[in-house]
Amino acid sequence: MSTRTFGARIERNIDPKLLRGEGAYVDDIPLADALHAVFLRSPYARARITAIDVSAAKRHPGVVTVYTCDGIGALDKEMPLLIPHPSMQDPQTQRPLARDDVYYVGQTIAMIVAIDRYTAEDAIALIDVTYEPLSVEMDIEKALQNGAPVLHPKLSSNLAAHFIQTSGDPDAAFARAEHITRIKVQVDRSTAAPMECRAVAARWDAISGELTVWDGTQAPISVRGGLASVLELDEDKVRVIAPDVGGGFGQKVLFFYPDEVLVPMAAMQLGRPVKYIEDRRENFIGSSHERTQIHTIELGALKTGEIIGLRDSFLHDTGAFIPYGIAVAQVASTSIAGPYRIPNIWVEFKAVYTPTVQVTPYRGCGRPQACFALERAIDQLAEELGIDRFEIRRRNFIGEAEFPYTRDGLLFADGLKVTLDSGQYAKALDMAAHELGAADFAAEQERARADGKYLGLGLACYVEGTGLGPYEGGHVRIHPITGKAYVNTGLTSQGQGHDTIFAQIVADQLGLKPEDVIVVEGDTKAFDWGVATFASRAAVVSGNAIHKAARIVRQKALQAAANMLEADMDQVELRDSAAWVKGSNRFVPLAAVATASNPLRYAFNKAAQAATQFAPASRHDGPPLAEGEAPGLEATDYYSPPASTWAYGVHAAIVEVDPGLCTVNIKKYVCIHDCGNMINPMIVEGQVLGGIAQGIGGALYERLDYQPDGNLANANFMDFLVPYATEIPNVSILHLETPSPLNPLGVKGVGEAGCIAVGAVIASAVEDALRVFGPLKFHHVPLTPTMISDALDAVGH
Ligand code: MCN
Repeated sequence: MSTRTFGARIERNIDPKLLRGEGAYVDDIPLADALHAVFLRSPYARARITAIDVSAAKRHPGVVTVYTCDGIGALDKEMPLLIPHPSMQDPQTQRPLARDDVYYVGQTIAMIVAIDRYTAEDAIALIDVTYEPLSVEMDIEKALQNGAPVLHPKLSSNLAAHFIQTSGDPDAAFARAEHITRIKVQVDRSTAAPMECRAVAARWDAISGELTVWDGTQAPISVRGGLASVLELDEDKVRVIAPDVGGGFGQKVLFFYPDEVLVPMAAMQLGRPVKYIEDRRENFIGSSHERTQIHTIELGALKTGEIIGLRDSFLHDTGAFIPYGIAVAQVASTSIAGPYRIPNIWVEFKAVYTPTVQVTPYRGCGRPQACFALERAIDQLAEELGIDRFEIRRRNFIGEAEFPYTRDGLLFADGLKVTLDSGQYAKALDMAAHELGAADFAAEQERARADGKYLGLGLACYVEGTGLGPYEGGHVRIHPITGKAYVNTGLTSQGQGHDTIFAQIVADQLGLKPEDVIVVEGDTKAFDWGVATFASRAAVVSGNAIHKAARIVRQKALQAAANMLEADMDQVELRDSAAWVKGSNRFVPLAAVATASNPLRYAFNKAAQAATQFAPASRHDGPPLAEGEAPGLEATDYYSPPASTWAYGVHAAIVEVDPGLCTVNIKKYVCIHDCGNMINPMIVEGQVLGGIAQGIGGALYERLDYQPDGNLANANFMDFLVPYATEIPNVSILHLETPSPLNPLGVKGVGEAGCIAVGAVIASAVEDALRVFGPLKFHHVPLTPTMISDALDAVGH
């Protein structure tokens, strides 16, 4: 029986536990005698702190200590800049606790550690801070104008970075263009809104000198490295565990939050475990956001609709600090030409400091903004040239024979030239049109109008560089007693189902059932090297690393089994948890092969001895282990992608807009998606659907409402409108599988894909639905009822 599970719809291992509420998150870790930390956060967007008096808080019964910047020793300095880039001038990062100045509402000023959370929260009110409020500019366009208040006293303006990239000869292309279309679009600020807010707990063992940290992070190995460095500990003495994590979506990646360093520091200083569980309001005001960008994009085209040039200049809101450098803006700028040939590109961005929490990648990382700008511009171009919206895209797609397709001059986040590796863009578009019923839509729209209903069709296409390097690794080992495989890897899951898909990859190589492959991730003691879960990279980078390690183990197993079965190696196959001589009933269990690979264990394993009469020593005349031979069936290997793999997709929808209530009802939503070979289509669909749900939030509902004074008016789920299941339509997800030529598994990433195109699709569809009322344009998301109402008012409806 074949045990091939790559490509099978296998249910996720973690679901029963999580759905029964049996997950173990940071707050569930039993830590006897733990103290609780809470933070005093700035109520001002910009202020000078002239005095802090913590004496009353310290005297409060149950308070163990209160930290301000003066009490944290060497930690009182700017936190590390994680991704440097030459386009930034004097990049600003945040101190764990504010010194002299605060730069956004929510910035941490003091940390109280008390016997319980209630006591700690009560003591916050007893800290007396004297502020001198300063003026702020919240609007990113105005923030760059002369005379705008400059956020950072060290700097002369609010410009955080300025970067221009050019591909081809855009000036010549625009000179040659027969038609130029130009639009200005805006995408507003949003947040990941994970189910579990961030959380960190730490325990210090003074006898062994070991620090154990439980962190709801996407990057335990990076956190370990950062902690060891700032706390001046040996890396071996720091263990970071990411237990179950209730969603990250980019907000929990790498190492930069004050609590991630202060809580372990406090545990070391106080000699007792310390725990910090962020509440929802803190998550809104203190954990990273993303999205605000304003693009002014121009397309230069021929009358045939062929786009020969693109110019895009955009502003990117980076918040008060820029720990991630220009990552988000750079990804947006290099995704700006989508799946289209467009040979001449000029793209410029300015990253702007604003008095708001820092901006770091949130699912999609700049791509939803780029897709919105480009696809809205293409819709306008189609309208102006009188070409059907599907057709104009078809005319501009990069053809299948043109891959690999390089955009010279544009460097992706991996530092390499943007090179799209493979795809069937036109086929995806045709599938979307067919699935949506686009050919019949005009008639349907007419009929609906006659009934007083306003239907609109929208579509958008996107590409996504996935599987960013630099590398990940995996260790695969066959247990000598049970014959099960154990897989350790350095990244961690926040709900992506890695344990299931890594098990599928290993099961195929070793002839095991996936349930007999146990995956351990999220613990720095389990695997020493790695980076993190982000950039839709686990399948590509870890998947291939684990695949490579499993192949080595497979070779070892075949070799050992051939010896035991006295057969040629090419006559041996692995299946059903055993090594078989092909076409015979002679086999040895994999457990026995693993045991035989370990001379000492073999002596103790009666089951293995019973299963085979071959003693391992019979393999050698010399010592049981030959020179260069390692005991056991295990291997470690790494995979470093040569370049990013480019996934892509086409989304299309039919919506009904109520011109009275100005509401949007998504009647049909179609997604054609290609992430190369799918390891587990069920997981891929879950990922795509989750992304679409998040995209619908960004298209219609979710907008962080910063007031002119810098306060966030909707830091709760009553006012920040995350869509419910009732707002998510049934989505028709169809797949194409164009293997990536860049990696052995032929996979591309999928984790962010779903959210990228949604804003563009919905705006396109709403515009189409209301076109009958006049020349309405929807170039701003989220598209609220007020915006629709204003647009209708403007055309006199
Ligand atoms: N997969 C597959 N076949 C492929 C590609 C992927 O079966 N060809 C599977 C993977 O094996 C994995 C899942 O799909 O189980 C997502 O894989 P991948 O695209 O490699 O993304 P990562 O696992 O690296 O996850 C990161 C990605 C990102 S960047 C964000 S943001 C995001 C996302 O995943 N955050 C998530 N999906 C999320 N899903 C949940 N539930 N929670 C989050 O925080």
